[in-house]
Amino acid sequence: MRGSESTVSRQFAASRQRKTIQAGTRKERAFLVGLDYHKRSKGAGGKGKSSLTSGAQAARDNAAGSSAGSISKVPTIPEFSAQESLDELRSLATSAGAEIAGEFLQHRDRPDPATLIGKGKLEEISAAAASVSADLLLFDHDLTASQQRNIEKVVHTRVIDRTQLILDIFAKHARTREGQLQVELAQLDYMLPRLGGRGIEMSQLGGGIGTRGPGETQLETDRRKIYRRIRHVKEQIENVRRVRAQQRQRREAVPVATVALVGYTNAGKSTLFNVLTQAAVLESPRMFATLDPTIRAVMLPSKRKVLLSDTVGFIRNLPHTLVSAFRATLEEVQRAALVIHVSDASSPLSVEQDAQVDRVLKELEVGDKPRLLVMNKIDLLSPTQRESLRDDEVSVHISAAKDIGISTLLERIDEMLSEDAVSRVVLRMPQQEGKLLALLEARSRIYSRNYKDGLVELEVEAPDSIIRRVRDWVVGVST
Ligand SMILES: Nc1nc2c(ncn2[C@@H]2O[C@H](COP(=O)(O)OP(=O)(O)OP(=O)(O)O)[C@@H](O)[C@H]2O)c(=O)[nH]1
Ligand SMILES: [Mg+2]
Repeated sequence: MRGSESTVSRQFAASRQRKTIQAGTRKERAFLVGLDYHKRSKGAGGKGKSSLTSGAQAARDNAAGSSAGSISKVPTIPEFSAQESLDELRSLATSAGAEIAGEFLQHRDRPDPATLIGKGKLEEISAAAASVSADLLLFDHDLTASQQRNIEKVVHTRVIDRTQLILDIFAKHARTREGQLQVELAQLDYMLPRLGGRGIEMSQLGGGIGTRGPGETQLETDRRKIYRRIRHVKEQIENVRRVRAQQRQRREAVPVATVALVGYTNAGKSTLFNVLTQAAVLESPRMFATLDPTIRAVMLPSKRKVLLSDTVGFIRNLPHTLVSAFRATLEEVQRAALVIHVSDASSPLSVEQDAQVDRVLKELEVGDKPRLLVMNKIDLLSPTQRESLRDDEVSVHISAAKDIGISTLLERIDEMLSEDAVSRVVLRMPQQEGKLLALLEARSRIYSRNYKDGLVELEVEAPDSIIRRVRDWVVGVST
C-alpha cells in the first residue's frame, strides 16, 4: 500500500514536472491566448479603465457600504475586461517562470464548445506561436478536458489553462507541509477528469499497454491510484489540521484578538505583515508568494497585544478545488476580530480587485466583520494624486515598503479593536444551543461550566461582539 502510493506520487511528480512551467536553465516561452466574448455596452464605465483616484474612492465607498451597511442599493461588481484579464495572465505567467513569446486576443460572440476559439483561429494561432518558438499555449480560460484534447490535436504544443497555471504557481510557492498537501490535492482533482485522453503520462510511466495508448484497464488502474492518493492526502491534511486546531486552542485560551490581512494577490500583504511584525516572512514580486497561514504577535500603541495573520492572496476565478483546499488559511479570517483589506492603490485595476476581495469575503461569511481598508503603495502615486488622498473611518493610506502611514494604521487598529472590549459574564443556556456553545468555546475564555437540568451555566470572558450574540442567556455580569 505504502509502496504503491509512493510510486504513484513519483509518477505524479514526474508527469507534473513535464507539465510544469520550469524556471530552469531556459525559460519556457509562453504564447497567451485570450477570448473576449462578452457583449459589453459602449457607455461610460464599460471599459473599466478607472483612474487611480476614482479607484481608491470607489473602493472606499465599497468598504463603507459593507461595514456600515448604510448603502442599500445593489452593488454592481466591476468586471475585468478581456484585455485586463490577459494583462493579469501575463503577470501570472511571469510568476510561474515563463517568458512571454506573444499573445492573441480573440473576439467572438460566444465560446466554441469544441475548441473555445474555433478551429480556423486555432490554426492561425498555432502558426503564430510556432513562428516565435513558443513552447506552450496559455489560455486565459478554463478548458474542459475535451477542449484541451481537441486544441492539442490542432496545435501540437502543450496547452495549459488558467487553473493549471495557478495550480502550478501554488505548487511552486507552497512552503509548509499543509500547503504542499493542499496543492497536491487540488492537482489530483484537476487531473482526474483529464485522465482519459491526451498522451496519458501516467499510463506510460506506469507501463501502459503498447503503442496505441492506454486501454480501459490501465485507465481504471490509474484512476484508482489517484483516488487512493486523494484519500491518503486528505487524511494527512486532517492530521496537520488537527495539530493546528490544538495550537489555536492553546492560543485562544487567552483571548487575544486576531487581525487578518486579506487582499488581492500582490497587494502587499506580506510586506505589511513584515513591517508590522518585524518578522522575516517571504515577500516577493511574484504573485501568490504566500500560501501558508502565518501568525505573529503585534504590540499596538496601547500596549495591547494582538495576533496578526497573513493570508493567501485572492484572485478572480480561483479554481474551486483551491478555494476549498485553502480553507485552512482562510479559517483565520473567519476567526478574526478585525479584517484588514490591503489594496494596491497604484494598480489601475484596484476597483475590480477590491470587488473580487469583497465577493470572497462575503462567501466566507465575514462580510459583516469590522473591516479596515488599507490602500497600499501610495509611494507609487504622483504627488498630486497623493495630495487628494484622505484617510477616514474605514480607510487608511500607506506604503508598506516605504514605511509611510504605519503608525496611523496601528492607531486605527487599536481604535477599531477597543470598540470590541472584553467583558466577563455569567450565562445560563440550554445545552441544545450547540452553535452558540461552540462559538463560546472558540472565542471566549471559559472560567467555569456547570450542567443542570438540560441547562449549562458558564462564566466566560469574551469580546462584546460575542456576548451580544448570547445576550438572551446572560444572567449576571462579573467584574
Ligand atoms: N512600491 C511599493 N511596492 C510595494 C509596497 N508594498 C509591497 N510592495 C511590493 O509589491 C510586491 C508584492 O508584495 P507582497 O507583500 O509579496 O504581496 P502579497 O499581497 O503578500 O502577495 P501574495 O502573497 O502573492 O498574495 C513586492 O514586490 C513588494 O515589494 C509599497 O508600499 N510600495
Ligand atoms: Mg504574501
